Amino acid sequence: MRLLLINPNTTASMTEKAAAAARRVASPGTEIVAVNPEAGPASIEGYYDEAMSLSGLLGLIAGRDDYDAVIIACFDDTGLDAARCLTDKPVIGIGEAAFHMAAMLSNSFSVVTTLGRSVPAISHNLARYGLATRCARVRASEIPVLDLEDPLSDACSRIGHEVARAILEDRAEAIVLGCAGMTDLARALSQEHGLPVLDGVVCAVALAEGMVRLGLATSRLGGYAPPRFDKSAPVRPGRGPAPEPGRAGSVSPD
Ligand code: 5HY
Repeated sequence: MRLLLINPNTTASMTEKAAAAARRVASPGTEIVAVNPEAGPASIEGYYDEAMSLSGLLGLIAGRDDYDAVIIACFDDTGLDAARCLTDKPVIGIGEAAFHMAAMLSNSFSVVTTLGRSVPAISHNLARYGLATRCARVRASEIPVLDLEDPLSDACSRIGHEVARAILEDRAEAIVLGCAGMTDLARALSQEHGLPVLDGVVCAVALAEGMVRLGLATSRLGGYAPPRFDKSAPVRPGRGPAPEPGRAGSVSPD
């Protein structure tokens, strides 16, 4: 099987780091194809960056069909619902994947993410996934996303400090790392602090493989129905916009 891993920001080193983590846990025979948009924000920190990264992300899905599932490698599950409209192949957000696994491994978990501005989007996702009551707190380590790419930064020790506080103050029984850029920290932090520390990238690989193996596909009824027509296409007098020939999830009749 082939998994399309998309980092919605434009920082290639983050894409490579997520791809390496995914390949480490992927089953034999699973190919990880890792991509990021050419244009858009170098990191996604909050609502504005998220909005500015959407067209790049969706363009990478709409433009191809040679994959069995998609992994959105950004912790706020950027464009997850829109992506599920574009393909019936499973689309997994690393945030949603880690939350569900943490909820199966603990009574209560905490999230440690980057900047404070990223917290509301993550909290909103927890609520809409129905997991807000299982998350004691979404903590900001106040480390910018791109500092995680700097081997000289003290990011790891500061995240470790936040994990220790979550255990003490939140009585967290598990930790979810709130950024794709933290993917390489999970194992060491889990050993150091003696509790499950979940990285969404590897959780998403496990879920994607499972769904593909079960032959599952996203429902085409209701909210994830394919786009009725390409609304960026020119309107034809009296006949509405022209459908884009052969587009994935092409025009539904209604
Ligand atoms: C991420 N941003 O996983 C999120 C984390 C965040 O560029 N990759 C990003 O702070 O929301």
